[in-house]
Amino acid sequence: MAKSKFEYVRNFELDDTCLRNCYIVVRLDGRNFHKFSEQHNFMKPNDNRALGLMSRSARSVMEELEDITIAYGQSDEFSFVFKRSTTWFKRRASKLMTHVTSQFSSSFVYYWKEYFGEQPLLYPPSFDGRVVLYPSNHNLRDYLSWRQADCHINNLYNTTFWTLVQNGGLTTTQAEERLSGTQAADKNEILFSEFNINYNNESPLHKKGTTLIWEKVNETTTKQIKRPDEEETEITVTRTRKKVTSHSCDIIGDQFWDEHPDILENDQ
Ligand code: DGT
Ligand code: MG
Ligand code: MG
Ligand code: MG
Ligand code: MG
Repeated sequence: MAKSKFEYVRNFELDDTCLRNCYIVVRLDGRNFHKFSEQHNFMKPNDNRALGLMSRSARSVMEELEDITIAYGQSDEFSFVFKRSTTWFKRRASKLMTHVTSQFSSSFVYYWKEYFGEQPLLYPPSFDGRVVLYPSNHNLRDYLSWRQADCHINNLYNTTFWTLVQNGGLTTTQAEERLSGTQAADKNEILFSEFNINYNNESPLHKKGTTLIWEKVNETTTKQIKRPDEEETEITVTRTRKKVTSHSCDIIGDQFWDEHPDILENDQ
């Protein structure tokens, strides 16, 4: 087809190809979820319906898009890691980021009712997205460690804060003052000595967030077969399938990475 005289406008498009060999991380974060969580009556400090819906939406991103090897989520955010050798969408940052964010947002709305039941969705939520490149396994692991450390710090604060308010009868202002300048050890101590709560026994989902990876799982199904001149018989078929699995474990230490050596590609 002949080119029109307007064709030159294509040259105004920016080249946003991601640098080769780098892991491409897309992180998305709920827009103004402070308000969204209030308006939709999220439980404080953690709402398992909201966390479940975030994970379900992230799984949909991994299943529908290519080459995401691991995703990590907490609060209103999720990070998706594309394998460093991906050529999906020619590594164009805007394509990768917008596909992740829109697949996630539409899934969040699509699956809302499965998680929130009678609580209606009052307005269309949205998520921002950004792309960050990490050139080494070390940097990528530090990135994920940073997000998980953030989860821990916020959860310890929020757990102590809401315990002071909900069980200790403090106002939110008083709880804020009480926690001002405290270290992690002080918060653990408040929970333990005043409320008999051992933070270590709190839910792993809340302390560690959610890690999604691809794993091979055996699926057993039964099939009825009928050969000519024979009775119908039932056989069991075991197939190995790759599935997205969810983990609320430590990803800062080596154990997780030793147990799942396929997630990272070798540094060259
Ligand atoms: P942004 O991201 O700049 O548009 O603004 P926000 O308001 O989304 O701020 P952000 O992302 O730093 O903080 C997340 C907010 O979402 C924070 O106000 C707490 C709320 N949130 C997230 N998960 C939960 C939950 O499980 N329960 C409750 N009650 N609130 C949650
Ligand atoms: Mg933010
Ligand atoms: Mg947010
Ligand atoms: Mg956030
Ligand atoms: Mg098109």
